[in-house]
Amino acid sequence: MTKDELKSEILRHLAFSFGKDAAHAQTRDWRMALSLAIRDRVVTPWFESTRKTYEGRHKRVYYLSMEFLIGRLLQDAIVNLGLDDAAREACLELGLSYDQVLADEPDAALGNGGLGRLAACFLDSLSTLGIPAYGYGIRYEHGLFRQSFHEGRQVEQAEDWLSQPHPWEFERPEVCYGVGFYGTVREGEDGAHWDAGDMVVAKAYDTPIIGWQGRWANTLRLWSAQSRTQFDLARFNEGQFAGAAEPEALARTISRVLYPNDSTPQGKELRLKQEYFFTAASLADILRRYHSEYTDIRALPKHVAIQLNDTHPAIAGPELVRILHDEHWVELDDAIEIARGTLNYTNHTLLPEALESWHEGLMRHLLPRHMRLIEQIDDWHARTSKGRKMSTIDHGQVKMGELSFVLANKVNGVSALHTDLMKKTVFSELHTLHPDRILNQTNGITPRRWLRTCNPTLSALITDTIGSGWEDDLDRLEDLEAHVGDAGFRAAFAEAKHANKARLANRIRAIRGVSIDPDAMFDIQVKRIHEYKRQLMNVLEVIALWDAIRRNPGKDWTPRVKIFGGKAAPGYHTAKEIVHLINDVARVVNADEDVAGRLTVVFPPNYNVTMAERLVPAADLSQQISTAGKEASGTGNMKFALNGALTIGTLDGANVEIRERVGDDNFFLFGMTADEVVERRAVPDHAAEAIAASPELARAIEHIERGSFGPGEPDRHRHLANLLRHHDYFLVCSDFASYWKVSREVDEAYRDRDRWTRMAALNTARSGWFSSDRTIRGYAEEIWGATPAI
Ligand code: DL6
Repeated sequence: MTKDELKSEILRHLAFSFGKDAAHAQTRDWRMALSLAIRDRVVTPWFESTRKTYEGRHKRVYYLSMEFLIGRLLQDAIVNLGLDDAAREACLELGLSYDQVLADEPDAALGNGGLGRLAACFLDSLSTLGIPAYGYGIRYEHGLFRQSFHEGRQVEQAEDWLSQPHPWEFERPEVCYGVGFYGTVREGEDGAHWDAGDMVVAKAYDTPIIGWQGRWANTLRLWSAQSRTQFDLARFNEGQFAGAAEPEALARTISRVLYPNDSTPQGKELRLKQEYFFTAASLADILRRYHSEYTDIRALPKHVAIQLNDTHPAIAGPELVRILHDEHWVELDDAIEIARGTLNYTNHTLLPEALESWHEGLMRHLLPRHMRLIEQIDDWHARTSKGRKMSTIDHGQVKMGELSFVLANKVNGVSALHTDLMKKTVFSELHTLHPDRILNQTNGITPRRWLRTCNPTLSALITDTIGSGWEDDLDRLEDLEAHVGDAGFRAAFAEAKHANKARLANRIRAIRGVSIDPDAMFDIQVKRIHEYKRQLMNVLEVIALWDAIRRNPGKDWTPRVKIFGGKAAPGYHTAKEIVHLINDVARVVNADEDVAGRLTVVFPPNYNVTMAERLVPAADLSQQISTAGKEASGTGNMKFALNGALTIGTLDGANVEIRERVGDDNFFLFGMTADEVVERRAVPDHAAEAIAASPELARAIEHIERGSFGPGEPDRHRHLANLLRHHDYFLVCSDFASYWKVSREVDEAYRDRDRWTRMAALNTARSGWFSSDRTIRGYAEEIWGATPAI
């Protein structure tokens, strides 16, 4: 498509799809018109992909996920279609700022963090590789909350990406399924019958996901909940105006908000409802499609692979068994085997509090038929696995991890270390019974979004240096290594980084009013705020550094800009206190003239995918400092390394594999290993001992206790200090001395810019393995038995 063709398509949509005259069109109108003009180019390959899948009778992959953190879609589609130059020029000729048009798109935040963003990267890779696939999830009206700060405290507001039409989706009013809840089960001679007490309707919305160079497009199908009765006219006529709309409002609650607060019993029930809602609708849809092609339901595993993204869709197991047994009259044992042959489960966390379990009473109340089947699945597992009764139901709780494991063909972890720990800890017993079931698929990131699109400066240098084609063959970045010895290449690499930093500095000045120097080291930690991710350790380092600079102002300190980004879950009190502390420390440090130009702290609110796309290319240092054994993988760590940031990190999650690949000399390692963490925790007074051994840490904690960051309210952050001294479960204190020492080595290394650039370039050259294309190939070959259809 040429620039002129695109321009006339934009104008056509502006007039005929939106009824706007170019003279009066606003940025939003232009963005919508451009989106539809681009979307038109996606539809033909999309139809073609579906046709080829049917014709070739290809196995289909279904990725069930509560979260798809897709972010903005317009630029992704433009770049994948190779239309970026045409789009930029068309906008220019229409008198528009291309960047402004792109920036108008809401950031679709249908996920919390890594798990949801991984699902979005997987969609891109599935399409790029031409593997016939569907993503299935929920069309939340409100995605992850919008974060702002009031006097340093996090404030949450509802996110409203659907307050304007979403140009990428196609509503499918004809694709609707009833999803039942509650009710009773009748055991008759012809089997069990579930009479649901309530029913909502799941309606489909489809978003085409176009792969690299537009060769293939898959579908993201999201379900929206509706009432069976739209509006109760009888109640309305009786004067019950609110009551008349109640059924619709109640049903819609199911797809209204991502992760409702589950601290109340009502909230818990709603979450389980969401899980069953989207899983049941997806399975109904999968089986409808299956029956349109095949007659033998027993051949399901041959033609269909379903991946459960964590345990959120784990009820798919009992639901599939229910459909096979109750509706297709397959013997129960056979039904279980067919389900097991079809389903696979990815575990994304070992944190006990994040492993899902549901109260048996709630499960029986909401899904009585499924609860009965879960008991039968448990018995089946005991019968067929050396007579050992498993703990799917334990102390009145249904454990979804165990249930998913028992009903899975394959179970995978998301980094080598995490998979190893899964075998040794949460699933040790099940692993002994089924030693071939667990395997590893280290996470990956799509290089289209996380290098080509977000870092055009570095991408251009890469293409100039090694030629094009690396975007869907990221191992080719290895070819850069031969150029790292070339001073001209290193200068160009450093220049690209500097340009990205200057762009970020301008933006931060505009939105936060803070001036930062692009020559200073940009040291970035962005991720959800959590104790195990140890933002607290990072802010302690800020305090210790601030204190050290004030004590020794004559020293030639390496200038650092500490950038934080991330949201704390609304009900997670300690995480919100950490947010507050970072903001309070930033206020004090940034106002202190003694440290000006040497240390600056920035915490832009509302970290999301779009913000990540700006921060990642501008980072010099990537903070990956979780307590070893706690971060399942991480994917931010991969994005930063790929974009030429050096990592300061622990041996946790995929950091281990990043270090192996980029080389020990190009990675700043500190801290305890996962085994040492377990040992250290057993040491009485480990925190006191560590504080006594590190004067920097001791002074930093004393500053917090003295109220240095709580003007007029000295005890403001005392709780965090107490936590460090007395309940330091994540071993911030025990790892601090090592962190501080290595951080000073980082300062030293940054002073030798040429050496730093060499290390940074090697990070880029050696990070090709972290492409999600590699990950998806692994899933396709080792888990799904699926092959590309192109
Ligand atoms: O696998 C994707 C991502 C990992 O990179 C992170 O390390 C891990 O914390 C995250 N896990 C979750 C778990 N949530 N639940 N359930 O988000 O998955």
